[in-house]
Formats: sequence, C-alpha cells, structure tokens
Amino acid sequence: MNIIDELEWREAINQQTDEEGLRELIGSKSVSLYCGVDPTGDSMHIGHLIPFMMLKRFQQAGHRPVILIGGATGTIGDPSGRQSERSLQTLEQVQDNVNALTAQLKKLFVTEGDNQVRMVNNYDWTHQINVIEFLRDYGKNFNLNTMLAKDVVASRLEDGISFTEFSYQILQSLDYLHLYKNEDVQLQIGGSDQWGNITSGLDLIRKKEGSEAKAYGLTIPLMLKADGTKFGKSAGGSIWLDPNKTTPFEFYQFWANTDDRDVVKYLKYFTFLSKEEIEALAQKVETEPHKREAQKALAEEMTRFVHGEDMLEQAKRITAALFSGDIRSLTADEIEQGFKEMPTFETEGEAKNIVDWLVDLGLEPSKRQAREDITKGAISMNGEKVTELEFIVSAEHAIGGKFIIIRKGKKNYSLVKLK
Ligand code: 485
Repeated sequence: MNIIDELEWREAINQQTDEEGLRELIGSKSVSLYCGVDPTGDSMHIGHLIPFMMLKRFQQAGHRPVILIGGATGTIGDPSGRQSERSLQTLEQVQDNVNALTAQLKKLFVTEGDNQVRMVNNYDWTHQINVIEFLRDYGKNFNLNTMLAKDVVASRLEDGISFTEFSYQILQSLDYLHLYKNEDVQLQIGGSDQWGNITSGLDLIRKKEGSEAKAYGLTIPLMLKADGTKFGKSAGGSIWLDPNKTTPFEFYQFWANTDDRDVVKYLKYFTFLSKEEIEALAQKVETEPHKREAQKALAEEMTRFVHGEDMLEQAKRITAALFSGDIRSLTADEIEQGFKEMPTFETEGEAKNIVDWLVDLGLEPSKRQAREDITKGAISMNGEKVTELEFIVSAEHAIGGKFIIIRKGKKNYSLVKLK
C-alpha cells in the first residue's frame, strides 16, 4: 500500500491541493515535507501529535520530514480557528516555549544515530527581513482580496482583526517558500485549520518560482468523537504530552477509556499498527467488546510512543493494582500518579485508633458507621482489610512515608497524605 492509499485507509486526509500531482510526485522520489507548530505553550497536547505522526508515516515510507518550530510566527499568533485576538506573549516566553517544544519533539521524532528528521526554526530566516524588503519582495505578491477571503480572516472581519494577526499568513507563506528553495520541501501538511495558510504559501511559491513549481498541500481532518464532545479533553482539561502535566498513568487511562464506537477510528488514525492488526482488533470489538482489547492496544501503543516502555509498564501496574486492590505493590510515585484525581485527605501522622482516625479525617460520618464498616470488612488500608476495631494507624503505615490508601466498599478509594 503506498503512503497516500494508507492515509486514505486511515481516514487521515481532509483536503489536498492536487491529489494526482502529489501521488505522482510521491511515487517518483523521496520527497521532503514539513509541518510547523507555534510555541504558544510549553507543551504539546495530543491534538498536535497527529500531523507529526503523519510525518513519521511518510518517513517510514521513505520520505524526508522537516519539523518547523515557529520561533517567529509564535511571537505573532495564528488567528486560525480563533474567534478573538490573542494577547502577545513576551519574547522570553516564546523562547522558553521554543526550548520546551524542541526538546519534546526531539524526544519523539529525532532518533540518535538515525537523525533523519530535520528541525528548523523560522526565526532564523525571518528575523532579519526588514520592513522595506518585506513590503517590496513579499507584500507585492499578496493580493488583499485573496487574503481577506481566507476563512480565518473573513470570520473575524465583523469583530475586527489586527494588522498583525492578519499578516500571519504571509509569515507562514515565507516559510514554505524558504523551505521549498533551501530544503527541497515540496509538501506541507497540517490540521484542517491550516488550509488557508498552506494554500497561501503555495500561491507565493508559484509567483516567485514560476507556475510550474511542484509544491503541494495536504490537511488532516479534525478528530470528532461519536458522542459529539470535543476530542482530546478529559475532565481535567487537555491531554498533554508533558508527563508533569498529564501523568503517563492518566495518559494511558485516557486512551483505555475510549468508547467502542471510536476505538477503531483511533487505532487507524493514531497508531502505527498495521491494517491486519487493526482489522483483527476491530473484530474483537464486535465479538467480545467486554474484554476491551482494542482499547488496551490503543492505550499501550500511545503510551509507549509518547512516554516509553518503562512508563507504559508503570501505567499498567497502577491500573492493575487499582483493579485488584493490591496497592502494596506500588511505589509512592506510582500512588501519586494513580490517585491524583481521587479524594485526598491530610493528616499529621500521629498514632490513632482506626475508628477515630477515619472519623477525624472525614472518611466516615460517625463512629457508629465506622465501626459497622470495619466489622463487616468494608474498609481496606493499603489493599488489606482492617477488621480490628482496636487497630492503631500510624506513620509506619504510610507507603514511602507519604501515603495511606483507604478503600471503602468495592472501589471507593481515598488518598491520605502525611503532612
Ligand atoms: O511555517 C509554519 C509556521 C507556523 C506553523 C505552521 C507552519 C504553525 C501553524 N500556523 C499553527 O498555528 N499550528 C497550530 C499550533 O501551532 O498550535 C496547530 C494547528 C493544528 C496542527 C498542529 O498545529 O492548529 O491543525 O497543524 C500541528
């Protein structure tokens, strides 16, 4: 299967500027292609990942990816997909974000020794362009009517858009021209919101390099969920790639909780599993959905890709421990990850009778209720039932000196932190 057929099978193509032309080009040689991202934050989320994974698919098919970090465009801010003007970030903020995103992307896509992914920063060729050069050499090639007609701009005209954001499309166009001339790049990809910017770059290339210039654009569809809610968010917000923002365990859980109606779509769209592997998993969703094998495969593939094998193992251990109640096998760090979203209580850690301890912390409403729950075996501490009313809780019970896990009933977990 060639790469375009594969992307079609994966339902990963939204629009193309010249379907036949691109097929021909891709079939004839190893093509350089690029995707850019702006340093508007210090981490990417899973929505950003998709176009970069596409780059990797192209790479696996023998093509040559370029990742662009928008050190220049990030100081302006892309108006695409936004209803209102952005506030400017300071230049220091942008630089910090450039560093953070560069490290994140390098970790995922630039492998030591086999350094085939080129990373570039548009600040390098943009910062020295002066205003006269900008207006004479580039501005002349942009037709105001065409610029105004771009969805992004048109949708903002009523409420207003600054000249700064309006000009964003020119900067991104300069990038494509620069990469076309200097890095042999002939294809730009991005999310569907990037269509206007990509086609604007192609217009510039044709004007400056001649109408025969072989350059193309391809966008990737927005991921929609079967239940109509926005993809890529959990109760806690975006799913970040930075493990300090979204822990590997939370990341794993996000994918493991995918709806049956979405899981095959995600396997195609996000993972590097083959058509045969995905078809076999799709079968499992039909015949034994309760086993959730497709979800497990998705969660494993994604967590391994973003966080590595060790973090995947950790996420699975936490998941298994929460399921079986065998909390003692977890380290303090694993508990912190696994119980981040659960009710948390704090104590000084002085030795105390279990009944008083539960009531004082607010884990039980009354001593009577506490005694009843303990006697009927409904209370576990760190995975072990506490049935003695005389039991004394102390700092010694804290895992790693930090945490005590209380389970009430089957799956009512609370985290008690020692101050
Ligand atoms: O030459 C370029 C300069 C900047 C950009 C691309 C090429 C970044 C682009 N304008 C942009 O804003 N991208 C978004 C971002 O940076 O957050 C998102 C897109 C999304 C997808 C993702 O980047 O909204 O569709 O392309 C990688």
